Amino acid sequence: MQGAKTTTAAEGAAEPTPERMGGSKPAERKIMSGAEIVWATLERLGVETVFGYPGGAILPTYDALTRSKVHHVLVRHEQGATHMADGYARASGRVGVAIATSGPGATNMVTGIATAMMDSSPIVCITGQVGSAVIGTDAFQEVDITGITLPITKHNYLVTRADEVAASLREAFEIAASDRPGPVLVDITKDAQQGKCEFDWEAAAPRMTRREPVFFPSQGELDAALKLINEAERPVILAGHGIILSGAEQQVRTLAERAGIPVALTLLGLGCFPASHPLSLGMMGMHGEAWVNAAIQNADLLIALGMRFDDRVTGKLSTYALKAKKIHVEIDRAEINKNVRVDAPLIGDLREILERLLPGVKANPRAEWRSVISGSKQDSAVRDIQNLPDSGHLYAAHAIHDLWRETEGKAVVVTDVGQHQMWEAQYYHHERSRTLITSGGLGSMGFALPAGIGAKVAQPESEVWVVVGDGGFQMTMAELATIVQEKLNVKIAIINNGYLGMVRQWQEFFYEGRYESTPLLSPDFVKLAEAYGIPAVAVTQRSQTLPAIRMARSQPGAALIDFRVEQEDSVYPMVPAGADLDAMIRRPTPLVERPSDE
Ligand SMILES: Cc1cc2nc3c(=O)[nH]c(=O)nc-3n(C[C@H](O)[C@H](O)[C@H](O)COP(=O)(O)OP(=O)(O)OC[C@H]3O[C@@H](n4cnc5c(N)ncnc54)[C@H](O)[C@@H]3O)c2cc1C
Ligand SMILES: Cc1ncc(C[n+]2csc(CCOP(=O)(O)OP(=O)(O)O)c2C)c(N)n1
Ligand SMILES: [Mg+2]
Repeated sequence: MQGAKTTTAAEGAAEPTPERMGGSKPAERKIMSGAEIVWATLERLGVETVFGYPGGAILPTYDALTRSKVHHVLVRHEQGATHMADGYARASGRVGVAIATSGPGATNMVTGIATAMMDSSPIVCITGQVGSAVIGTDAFQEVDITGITLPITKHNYLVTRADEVAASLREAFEIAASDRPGPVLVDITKDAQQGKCEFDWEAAAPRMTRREPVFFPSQGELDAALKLINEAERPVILAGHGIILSGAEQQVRTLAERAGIPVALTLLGLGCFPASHPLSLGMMGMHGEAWVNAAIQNADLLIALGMRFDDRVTGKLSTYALKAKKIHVEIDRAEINKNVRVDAPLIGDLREILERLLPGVKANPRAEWRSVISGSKQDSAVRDIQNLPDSGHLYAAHAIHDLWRETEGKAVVVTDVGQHQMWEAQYYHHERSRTLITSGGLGSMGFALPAGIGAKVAQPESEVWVVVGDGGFQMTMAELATIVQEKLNVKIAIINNGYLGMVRQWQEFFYEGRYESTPLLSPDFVKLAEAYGIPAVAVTQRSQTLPAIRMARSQPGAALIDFRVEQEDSVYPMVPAGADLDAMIRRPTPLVERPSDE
């Protein structure tokens, strides 16, 4: 980079530093190793905690950590480090940082990087790389991690000189957090860590800076969208993750309230609009409530805000919301007309665009449309498991609903992937942004426990609950040790149904009940937790649910509950993959309970 001089490690040792020459040390012109520059840069960027695991190619950087204020959380697997950084980013809105060695350390990060990419989560992953002189020789623990992660990062860097470290890291942070956020990887060779150069913060300013919005809708485009909004009789807002990323919660609320527009949410949007708000419909899509999907199919206008029409959201595209005109407010122009053709695309930052739109939005209670939707709610609600008589059996929905009641909906809940994830979305009602953290796009089992750790580090004052299946928990349960070592107060609710439940459900519905490879043996989770010194209890009856949750909440540190729930329950309603959005499989009523269920 301009303004900085590189030397090799050997030259660096003999460098005539100002101190050796008897002079005073200028504040901003310090000779440092690339490894020291890693930490100095992170400190300047405001990073307080990183999640990582050491190894040979990153050892110089770990050695320099001894002289840094940054706190390092030692994980048990590098996948955990990436999910922790991701959970941290989603809980805080700041960039999360993960660090690992070359080769297997770097490849263990791949799932976490792809998870962050799919859900637009800003993380920076720093990996050690073999010395630049041996790159391409199949050196010990050499892997082309920039090549491997090219399609699953927003950008990545191979840094081969100490004087590139600061600029690469600064730019990585800028790119991760700007526009549509995402993961950036910075791979630093061992000689770049060991080499010395001047640490010149100013000269390392990012070349790609946080951009002024390149795209902003013209007045004509804004007027066209306003006309659609003001003339619509049956509009629905589709509220997505982009609302949280853009911080547009208040603007969305103003739009909905002024124009009387019901709000349907994506899984990743949950929390951005209060669940208790009279205009909130709840989650749309494959496991959304039937009335939400019916409202979308009958709408005459969809106002899609920061959501990308995922296939879990639309069902069959050729029959999706055919009666509706569509407005799509989206920062990434590649998302426009990707899955659903829209009538009025507005490309740019959601909050800015809504601020421009709102003055032109006419007040309208839309009472008739809202009462049509309320009517269909009644019909669906009677099928709800919460309305079934309490026969003492423990359903996952009961456990999650009780958790919601007991925590008054105020906890940060981090879920894994599967049935329990959908039940959480249905039965834990989120009032605020960043209180549901889940892997949506990639659907990565093993996400919850480490992401919960990251969330707790980001929000130490919040009550954090990990809601995880017996399958997903076993993928990353080694991170229990991280919780204990870091003395983190993370509560864990295992929804233990003895199956890879969501796959079992698909086998039941679509493969004639052939449960191939889905019954799942687990260890005694209570004993396992106790082996780590974590208080734990098993729950088999509904009546034990509240006492168990209270026990867990009363612990000063981590606690675990093993909810041994009904084994063959299914998530209803469900749109079979590729079916029409309103062709939902509904919970059979009444639910038939067999004597053997006890
Ligand atoms: C088992 C399983 C079942 C699922 N079932 C459902 C389901 O029933 N219903 C459901 O909704 N989801 C479901 N999902 C999740 C689904 O796969 C998607 O992850 C989810 O729908 C994506 O939500 P989103 O589009 O709001 O968020 P993202 O995928 O994160 O997209 C956010 C969009 O916002 C844009 N954006 C970002 N920042 C800004 C900004 N500043 N201004 C404007 N735009 C911005 C981005 O470019 C992006 O297009 C399921 C997932 C799993 C694993
Ligand atoms: C890493 C990974 N492997 C496989 C899958 C496919 N898959 C989706 S849900 C699921 C079952 C999850 O089982 P469990 O964790 O017990 O949760 P449950 O569905 O029973 O609540 C599987 C195997 C996945 N999403 N992620
Ligand atoms: Mg399970």
